[in-house]
Amino acid sequence: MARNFNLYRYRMPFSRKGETNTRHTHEVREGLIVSLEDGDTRGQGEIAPLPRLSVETLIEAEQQALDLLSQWQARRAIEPTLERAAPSVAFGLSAALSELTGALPETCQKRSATLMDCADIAAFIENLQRSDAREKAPVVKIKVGRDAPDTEARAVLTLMTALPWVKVRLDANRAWTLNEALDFARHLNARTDSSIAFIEEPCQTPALSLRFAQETGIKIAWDEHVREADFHPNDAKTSLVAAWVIKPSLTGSIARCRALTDQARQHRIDAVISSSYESSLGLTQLMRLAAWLSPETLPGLDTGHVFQTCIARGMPDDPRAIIPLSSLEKIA
Ligand code: OSB
Ligand code: MG
Repeated sequence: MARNFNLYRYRMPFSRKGETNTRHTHEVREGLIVSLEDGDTRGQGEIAPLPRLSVETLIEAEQQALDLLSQWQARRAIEPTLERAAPSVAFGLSAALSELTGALPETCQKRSATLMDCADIAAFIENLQRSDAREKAPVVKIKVGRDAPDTEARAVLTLMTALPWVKVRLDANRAWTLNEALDFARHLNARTDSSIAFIEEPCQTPALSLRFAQETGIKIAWDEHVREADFHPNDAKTSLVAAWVIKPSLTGSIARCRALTDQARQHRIDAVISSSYESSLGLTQLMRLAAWLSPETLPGLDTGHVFQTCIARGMPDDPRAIIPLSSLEKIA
């Protein structure tokens, strides 16, 4: 049976909300959608390197994808090559192949940690206090490291005091010196233990972040570090490290992500499947990946709302218009 593939490019603006959330504003999100056909079976995937965080550019990803796709069409086994491909290419092609073979289960994790920065906290408190349908076990992820540590600590403390049942994840993205991180912790007072699940990468280096955890008793999570060459999964430091944040578009194939979630489970570390501003197509696949590979941990996938439209597929309970593949720019 014949194999066939199509490759499309999408471009869509970040909405205003997205601009504040991503901070370093790339005004337009660009990515590729790959669509595979093998006889009666179909599979799609998204290849969307994120400027500044991905090592590969979109042009490089496109070249690699085209090369691998023609190998796939010629029935060569590309899975081993995927492990050496650029992360976004490896994720997108492995997702398409997994849909084709039925390996990626349909079950979707619809819930996610609610993403916000300190400026959103007041509105969030008001919303949650007003709504009578109290979400079970809400989890928020607050971006910090953008304003003075004491100012941000006070904002976070306001949230923890007003809504003590909310679990708080914080993400400093390596913005703080050790002293700034300690300053932040000091201004949280003693309210940290029960509410704060972890701080992602508080300090400029992993070694400093570990010292921060040791000195404050606040657990940390690895995000950037998981993707570094000197990341040693077996050196898990489970008493200090609560979670690994796994962003497949920046990490690699589904097989690679699965190896990481398996290792995390062995060390009793939470594996947080997280997004990198993918379109609805990649994002819904990440929701399925989260349900499959890390069902016990709430993922970090609250990034869909930064776009006004969906690509190819809708999201659960989402009224936004869906742009069909046939309306995208076809590359191959
Ligand atoms: O720093 O975790 C980050 C999205 C794109 C790039 C970097 C990050 C993020 C997120 C995704 O925060 C949402 C989440 O993890 O909850
Ligand atoms: Mg982070």
